[in-house]
Amino acid sequence: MEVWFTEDQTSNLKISCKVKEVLYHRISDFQKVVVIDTVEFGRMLTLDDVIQTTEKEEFVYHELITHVGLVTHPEPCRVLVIGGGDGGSIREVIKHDKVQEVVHVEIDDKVMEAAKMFLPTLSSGFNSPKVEIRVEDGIKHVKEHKNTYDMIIIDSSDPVGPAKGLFSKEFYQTVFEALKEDGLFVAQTESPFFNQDLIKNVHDSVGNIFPINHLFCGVIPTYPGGYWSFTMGSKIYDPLNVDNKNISELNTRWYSPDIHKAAFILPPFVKNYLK
Ligand code: SPD
Repeated sequence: MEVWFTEDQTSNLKISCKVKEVLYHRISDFQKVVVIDTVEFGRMLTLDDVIQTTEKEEFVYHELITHVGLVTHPEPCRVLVIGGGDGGSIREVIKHDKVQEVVHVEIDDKVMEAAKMFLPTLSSGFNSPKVEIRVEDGIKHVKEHKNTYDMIIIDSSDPVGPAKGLFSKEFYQTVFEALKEDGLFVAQTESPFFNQDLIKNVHDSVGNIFPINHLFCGVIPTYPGGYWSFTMGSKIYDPLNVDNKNISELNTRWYSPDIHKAAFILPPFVKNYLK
């Protein structure tokens, strides 16, 4: 008998993947946490039946949400990762020699448990001596740590349930305050096709708080529409001014000096609704 996993990506759009095996299934205090082995994408983490990451294409998302900001900041010594319990962002952040300390704040320890057990290629960085893991609310952590971080990465799930507050104007203001005087942040900000109001709201909120504010995009085949956005807010450093010559070899599969520039090139339909 064939078993299929289906995510309702919008009320009118579904994605289905053929399942080989269910590896992990728990109801945490926050959500349903599942890892399945799929034919097309390898192992896949879902939260409340929404695809978060897959072995086959996770590198695009995790390299974009980390390296674009880490390369923009000349001295990213102290980095905070909020969410990202699968470990993919942590794995990428610790590739940077200049990063001395990564504080990883994840609200749901079951996500990390699932990743440690069944997604070893993502969670390999959890044991790095540079990484401090804290199971707590990212919103509270940011409020309580003023002027602390060079870079903050908001590797959240969709803006429902535990992640809803991570997309609010009030939260971006506390992110501004938690960053040092030359800090910057990068957040995942959903689909340019299906979440236009959200992207516009985030863009306006961040633009009112940070002097430098950019949207950039990449291709993540399992997310709605396949085309995905990230937002950077920065106090001083502009990602568009990074000199390609200063981008060192990071052993990446998606990110490169050319992708660093290309990711910020937006199609007219996105530029138009950001105006
Ligand atoms: N629609 C799903 C969006 C999920 C974005 N976050 C994924 C976390 C991967 N570390």
